[in-house]
Amino acid sequence: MSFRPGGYGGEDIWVCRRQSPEDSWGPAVNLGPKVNTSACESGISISADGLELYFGDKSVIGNPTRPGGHGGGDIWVTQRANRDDEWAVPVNLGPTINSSSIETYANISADGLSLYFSSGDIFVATRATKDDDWGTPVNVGIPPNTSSWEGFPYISADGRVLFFYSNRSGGYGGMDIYMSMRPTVSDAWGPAVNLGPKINTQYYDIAPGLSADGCTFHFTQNDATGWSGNFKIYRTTISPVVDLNGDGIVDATDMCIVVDHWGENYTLCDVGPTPLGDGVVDVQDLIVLAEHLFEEFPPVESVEVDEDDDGGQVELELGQILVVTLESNPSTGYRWEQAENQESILEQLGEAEFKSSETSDPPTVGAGS
Ligand SMILES: [Ca+2]
Ligand SMILES: [Ca+2]
Ligand SMILES: [Ca+2]
Ligand SMILES: [Ca+2]
Repeated sequence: MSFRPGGYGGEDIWVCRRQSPEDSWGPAVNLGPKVNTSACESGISISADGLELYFGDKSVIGNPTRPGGHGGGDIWVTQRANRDDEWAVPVNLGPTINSSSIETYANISADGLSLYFSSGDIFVATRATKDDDWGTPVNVGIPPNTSSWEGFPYISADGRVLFFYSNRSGGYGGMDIYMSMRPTVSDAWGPAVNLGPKINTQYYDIAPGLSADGCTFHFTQNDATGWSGNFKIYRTTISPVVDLNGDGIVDATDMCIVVDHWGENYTLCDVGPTPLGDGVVDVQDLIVLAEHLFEEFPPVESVEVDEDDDGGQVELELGQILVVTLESNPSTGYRWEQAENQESILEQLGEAEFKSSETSDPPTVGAGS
């Protein structure tokens, strides 16, 4: 989605192509007047087979919605018979999905049978086959329920991880990206977890997405308050945490922790086959640990302080890392390390550890990948 020059007005949908995942992206091409209009076309999600493109027409900067909707912003779909064909004229998903309220940020699951979207809370509609109509949407019910806005849902390829943004309290400011997990697709969603200060900032951190292999996370971030400033797409690598007991080395002790939780849904040890696991501790997790056997990690000193320690001092040796976690909100935290040259000054870690790289210009992908 972009409002770059050369479009048809409002936000438009553009596409970049590359010959293979190793090649760089070609120029952004507007999808043309069959799909794009002078109204808003944004918040896109393309199906895994590449034949359905869902989008919304709710503009965050005040552009009009498309004519023929149900009011407030709706979700639309355009289809094509083959990947080489042109996209057809978009169709409104109709009154089962759309209402006079806002419906926006559609995200189609990898199997094409679940459609996640936001209407303040995150909802999901399902269908038995790709040829069926969508059923009545239900609230996904991620605890804790809040009255704040949740948007940009992104469902992982295995259906176990749901990313979204929210302006709920307890974050880093503006919109932050959160995730929720469930052991299997039949289970209820676990609590919302803030992705922390390596990803989230005081500005808008939005449009999360995960590669199909679960190893690359991408998202969008601006550099000013509100829906202003420059929005850029970032990507980062997700690495499994393999030093399970935090003693600085991956060894037999960590293997034993895996064995102790064999067959359980135990998130700490669930690091395979993708870094976010698969809901069960088994041989796949042991294989990931084996790949990192005898790798060393810097020791982590854990220091607990509470209100009674107000004004107290914590002494750190050079190279020790102090992890500060708010007990009232364990999903927030900061990591500090003593500065090399100034022994009295703590340096905040974060940027240095966060392997972010700006994707090559021009960014056009919103939710979906
Ligand atoms: Ca437009
Ligand atoms: Ca609507
Ligand atoms: Ca933020
Ligand atoms: Ca596993």
